[in-house]
This record gives sequence, structure tokens and C-alpha cells, in this order.
Amino acid sequence: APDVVTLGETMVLLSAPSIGPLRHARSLDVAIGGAESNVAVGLTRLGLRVGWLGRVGDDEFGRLVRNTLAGEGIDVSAVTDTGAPTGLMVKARRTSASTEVNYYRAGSAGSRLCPDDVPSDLLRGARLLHITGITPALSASARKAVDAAISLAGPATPVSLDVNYRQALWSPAEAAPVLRDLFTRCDILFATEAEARLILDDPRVASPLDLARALAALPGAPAQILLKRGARGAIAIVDGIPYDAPVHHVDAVDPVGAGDAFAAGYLAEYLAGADVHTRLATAAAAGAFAVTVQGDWEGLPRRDELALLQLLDADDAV
Ligand code: KDG
Repeated sequence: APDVVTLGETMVLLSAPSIGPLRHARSLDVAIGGAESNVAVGLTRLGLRVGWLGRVGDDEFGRLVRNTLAGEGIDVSAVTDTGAPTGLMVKARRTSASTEVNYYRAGSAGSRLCPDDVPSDLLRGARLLHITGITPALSASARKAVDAAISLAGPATPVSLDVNYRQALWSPAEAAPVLRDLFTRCDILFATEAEARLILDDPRVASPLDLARALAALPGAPAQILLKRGARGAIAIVDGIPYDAPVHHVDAVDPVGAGDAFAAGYLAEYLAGADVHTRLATAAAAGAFAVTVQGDWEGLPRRDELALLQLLDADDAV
């Protein structure tokens, strides 16, 4: 049985290899991406067994999603949906420093995920369930699938939630109550500063540490709160104690997927029984690796590659 189970939508990711308006791109690279499967790849490379649940279309893109994840060693329990196509995500680089993502996923196979797609036996044996705030934004049935996964995992299985608010999928007013509910049902929370403000609904809270503390003080708050600050690092509050994650200055070429990498690094060490400093060190390292490579997950490190970070880190360069 897998150590970790996750569920969500994984799309085919088309990205322009050249910089500039997408309509002038002469070709597009074909890959895949999805927040939860990105985390699944990261955890697998760090030595865990991971099960991914989702839906793909009965099409070549669906077969690409399935093959890629299976090829990474993930236990794929994907339903093939004959009634809808695999969703697409298109990534453009308008300038060398900006990445823009557009979805073609409304009504996709992945968004039709439903509670029947969540096998109880898989969850019963898992040591962790990982979910994101993307899945409940996809459809009512996908939201129910997330609820079913949490229920099936049971109170003894920790749940990690990456808030992953996506403004293209729902408004803050729609998202806030759903995300607040998930917040009280998770044990480990990953959020950006903007996402923390969305959950808190308090624009007065200013510093990152105050934000993290305010989250930790909410009723039903998870014991582990990770506030991600991109290139400025991350703050954790674990069992009431604050921690700082290391900051790495690397040559970032594609920021998409950094948060998933951070989550994978943190969760892998958490499941290995490591202390909070080690969890944060691996989280920060995995994030640094992810952003130095084009693609949402391709740059994720294996355990034996983590030491290569010193070669990436501009802080250590002479
Ligand atoms: O975290 C990166 C993901 O956002 C990306 O891989 C695509 O799952 C995705 C989404 O819905 O934005």
C-alpha cells in the first residue's frame, strides 16, 4: 500500500520554448502538470510510495498523464472518463522573467472526479493524505471526492492541505468558506501570505510571522503551519513554536511548482520522522531545485541529489 495518497487533476501542459507572445511560438513543448501529482513525483523521488487518484480522458493526452506518472513510479489509480477530454494548461513566457498560465480545463475529465473514484482500501493503509484547494474548485463532485477522501482516511491519518488558491477557478468569496472548512480538517497546512489572508479575512495582519501566528490561533487550526514566501523563504509554526526555513538564492527559470516541491520536501521528512529543521531544509532545497528547471516538476530532486544544492546556491558561490 502507498505511504501517501493524493488526488486531483493532472493536465497536459503545453509550453512555449521561446519567449514572447504565444501566437508567435512555432512549436509547443508537451509535458504534464498538476499540483497534487507534482507533489507525488517529489515524494516518490525522495523515497516514498505514493498513490495518485484522478480522472483522465480516453485520449492520447490522458494516456500521456497516466504513462508519465506511472513512469515516475507513482501508483496511478486513474479512471478513464469516456465522456470528457483530458484538461490542458498552456504556459507562456512573455518575458524571460514572467510565466503566464492559462487553463483549458472547464468540463475536463479531471474536473469530473467524484467520491466513487476514491477507493477506501487505498486510503485505509496510508500514512498521509495530501490534498489541495484546487480540487474542490473544479466541480461539486470533485469537492465531494475530497470530502470522501478525508473521511475514508479517518482521524488517525494526517491530512496535509496546500491551499493553492487559483483565481482562474473561483472567486475569493466562493473559495474562502471551502478553504476555511478544509483548514480545520487538516493537520499540516501550506499557504502563501495571500492565501493566509484569504483564510483569515483580516487585511490588518502584516508581518509573515504575525500571519502565521494568526492562522495558528484560529479555532481548529492544524498543528503544523507552513507559510511560503517564495524566494524569501518560509516560516513554520509547529506545535506553537516558530521556525524559519533556509533561503536559497538560485537561478530561477520557472517558478511554477516551487510550492509543490516545498510540500514534497517537508512531507517526506515528516514521514521519515525528521525534526522540523530537517523538514524545512529539505523543503527549501526541493523548492530551489524545482525552480532551476523548466517544467512544473521535472527538476524535483532525488535524495542523493540534495547535496548538489550547493552547486546551485549563489550564496555559496565564490
Ligand atoms: O502548483 C503548480 C500547479 O499549479 C500546476 O502544476 C498546475 O495543478 C495545477 C493547477 O491547477 O494550477
